[in-house]
Order: sequence, then C-alpha cells, then structure tokens
Amino acid sequence: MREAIRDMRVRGAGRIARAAAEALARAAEAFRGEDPGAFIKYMEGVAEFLRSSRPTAVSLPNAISFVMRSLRESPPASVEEGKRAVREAASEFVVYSKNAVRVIGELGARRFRNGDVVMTHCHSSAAAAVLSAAHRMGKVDRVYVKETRPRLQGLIAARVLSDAGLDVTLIPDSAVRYFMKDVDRVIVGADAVAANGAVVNKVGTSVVALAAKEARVNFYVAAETYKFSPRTIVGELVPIEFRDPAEVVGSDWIAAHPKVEVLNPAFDVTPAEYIDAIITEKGVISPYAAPLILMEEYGVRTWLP
Ligand code: RUB
Repeated sequence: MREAIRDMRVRGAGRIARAAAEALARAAEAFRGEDPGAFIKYMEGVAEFLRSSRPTAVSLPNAISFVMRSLRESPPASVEEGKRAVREAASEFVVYSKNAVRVIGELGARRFRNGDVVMTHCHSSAAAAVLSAAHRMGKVDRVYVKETRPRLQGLIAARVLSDAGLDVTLIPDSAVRYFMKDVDRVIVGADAVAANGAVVNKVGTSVVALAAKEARVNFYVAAETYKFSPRTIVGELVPIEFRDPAEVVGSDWIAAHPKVEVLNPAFDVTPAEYIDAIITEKGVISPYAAPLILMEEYGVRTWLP
C-alpha cells in the first residue's frame, strides 16, 4: 500500500487516508504471535512505515493516528483483542470518511445557484461530490476542468464529472485566467487545512484562487475535518512534496539537458484571504474558523502524535 500511495495508484487525500486505515487492519491480521506488547510494537512500526508514504496530505497521519489510538488508549490484553480494536477503528474511519464526502456534497451543493458555471482543479472526490450533488439539484450544468499537469489528474475529474452528467470543458492549466470571466464559482479539494485557514492542495490551486479573486469569483474548498492539520496549531508548516522531475518532461529530456534544473512541487498553499468558505461534513465555515474545527477534533491541548 505504501508503494501504491507513493506512485499514486492510490491518490487523493481521502482515498489515501482510507487506504492507510485498511492497510493497518490488513497488517494487524497478518501478525503471528501471542504477545500483545510485541503486537503493539509491530503495529507502531507499520504505522510509521505507512506514514512516510507521502508527506503532504495530513489525512494520512490523521487516519493512522485515529486507528492507532485504539491501541494506545486502552492497550489490549491479547493479540486477538488488539487485532479486533484495529479492525474496528479502521472500519469506523472508512465509514466516517465515505459518509463525510457524501454530506459535504449535500452541504456544498446548497451554496450554488441555478445556472452557475464552475471551475475546478485536479481531481478531488469531495469537490466532485459537491458538483455532482449541485448537478442533481439542477443548479450546475457546466464545469471547467484544468488538466492539472504534470500527472493530468484533471482528466480523472473530467471523466467523473462527465459520467455524473455535467457538461465538461477541459482546458490547459495556463488558460485559467482566460476562462475565469466565464465562471461563477470555483471549488477545489484539500490535502491539508492549516490552523490559519490556509489550504494546501494540488499545485496550481493558488493560481486559480488568484485569478478568482481578481474576477470576484467565489472560491470554495471541500474538505473533510480529518484534513485539518493539528501540528499547524503550534506553527509547524505543512511539508510540500517535491516529486520526480521526470514526471514533468520525461527522463530522456532531462538527460539530454543536464544544465536545466527541472522542479516538480506537487502542492501549493492558498492563503485564507483567497478562500470564501470551507465546506466540511460538520458545516460550511469561514477559513478563519479553522481553529474551531481543530479545537473540536483535538481539544485545547496541542495534540501531537
Ligand atoms: C490530489 C489533490 C486533491 C486532494 C483532495 O493530489 O490535490 O485535490 O487530495 O482530494 P494527488 P479528495 O493526486 O497528488 O494525490 O477530495 O479526493 O480527498
């Protein structure tokens, strides 16, 4: 699963989180032995290994911590009990996560008006849930989807939204400002939401936000509460993943141009002042209310794993 997440066969922050929870349950089942202490140590190792799959989507460590808390808070008396605790916590997370995406779809769709033309970036299941629900309510028919170089996740969004019945226009990333004048609202997903309301999402998101602000177009983020980053409460920054430059131009081109530096940041940061609302499963909030979500999820203590 770590390899599948690293090479993006499993991608998107929500899917990554659910896959990690399920991988913990599978790893627990595979444990052979009778010593609960050894089981916990083994699971801590698996958790650490999975946590290092990709650095940016905070849903990954949050999902892992959710499952591991079932062992930490009440240490099991037997390995069987430990396996059951992990299995139940993993399945609770997966059920919660899928339901959260559905609720976000319903809550988010209410923010749209009849005839709205929307733009999105990358493929986010949460943003797609909002667009599909808004379409079912007869509010949104047309959506601009950016191709999202270098990995072209926009093509996934284009397929998903077209299958949901929307009229999809696929555009190059560089055409975002050209088409913004035709757009009423933007919606994107999130890999992490910081305590200061900044949103980390697929690289290029902040450029869409800039163009939207200039054109006075509403900019929404669809994000489950497990994408809020507790570490940012104490001022830690969300690490931005830099991926293999070969994803940008191919390894042959890089080899043929040894003097050219090719960089491939996978995410960027959109500050709170560019965001009109964050749609969570617990309600639609201002980005400045991010600390309230973190407070509700993690309490007043500054929780660190
Ligand atoms: C995906 C991406 C998505 C968020 C939210 O990046 O930035 O917008 O993860 O997705 P990558 P979702 O393709 O590099 O994983 O709403 O599905 O969790």
